[in-house]
Formats: sequence, structure tokens, C-alpha cells
Amino acid sequence: MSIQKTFSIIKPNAVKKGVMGDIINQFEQSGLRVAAAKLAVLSKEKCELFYAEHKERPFFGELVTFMTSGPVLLMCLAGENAVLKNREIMGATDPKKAAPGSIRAKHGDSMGENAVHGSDSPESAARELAIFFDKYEFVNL
Ligand code: FUP
Repeated sequence: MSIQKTFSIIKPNAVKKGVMGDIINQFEQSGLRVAAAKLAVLSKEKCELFYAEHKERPFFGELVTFMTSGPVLLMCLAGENAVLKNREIMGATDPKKAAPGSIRAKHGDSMGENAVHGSDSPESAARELAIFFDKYEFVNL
């Protein structure tokens, strides 16, 4: 299988708790490498664009407020089968249902504050990466 790219966010609750290193370690131990990264506070506009598919959901406002509440680490992760591999390492959306040892089981606080985002398909990965990164920023593919 060829090298795939996926988009990952370490969310504000995880950055605040000081577990960025632990999360990146878990990715690297699983064979994913950081191909691009930047620490940023998301603007409301970019965050709403990123989560556009959830615009009509009741939790949308709360989700955007949380995601813009502090610094996040935006990353491109690369490796074989990166999209699916990242989803496995992250665990289920609800930390209470996430597999033991997964990032969300370890560091998620609630359904909204679930520590990490990861693209759910190669198509989503391409769309999401294009929102946050220019081509020249993929420096470790
Ligand atoms: P995931 O792909 O696992 O990040 O989950 P979804 O795309 O279903 O949800 C996107 C984000 O919306 C999740 F990170 C958390 C948030 N969310 C809620 O806050 N409440 C819900 O009921 C569902 C999702």
C-alpha cells in the first residue's frame, strides 16, 4: 500500500493538559510520522468551514466555541493506511466508548472535548488538509 496522508488536530483540552507529547508518541510508535505541524488558535470562520458538515447539528455552536477556545496542534500524519490507522489509535468519538489505551480513552474528557480529531476518509483528509496547510508545508512526507 502507498503512503497516505491524514489530518489530525490535538484539541484545546489536550494541549492545555500538556499531553501533546504523549499523543504524538502514540502516533509515532504506531508507524505514523508527522509530515507537517503548526500550533494555532483557530478563527471562528475557519473552524466553521472545517466543521461545515455539522452546521445543522445542535452541538455545532458549542463545538466551535470549544475548538476556538485555545491553541490546537494541526498536523498532517503520513504513513501506510494513515487514515484508518489514525482512527484506530484515536478510538471512538465518545471517550467512554473508546477502546482502552486509545487516545480518546486516555485523554478525552467528554464527547465534545475528546482530545483529537482525525479525518474519516482520504477524501476528507484532502479537504481538511487544504484548509490548514499549503503544499510547501508538507516537509516530512
Ligand atoms: P469524529 O469523526 O469521531 O471526530 O466524530 P464526528 O465527526 O461525529 O463529530 C465531530 C465532532 O463533533 C466530535 F469531535 C465531537 C463533536 N460531537 C459532539 O460534541 N456531540 C455529538 O453528539 C457528536 C459529536
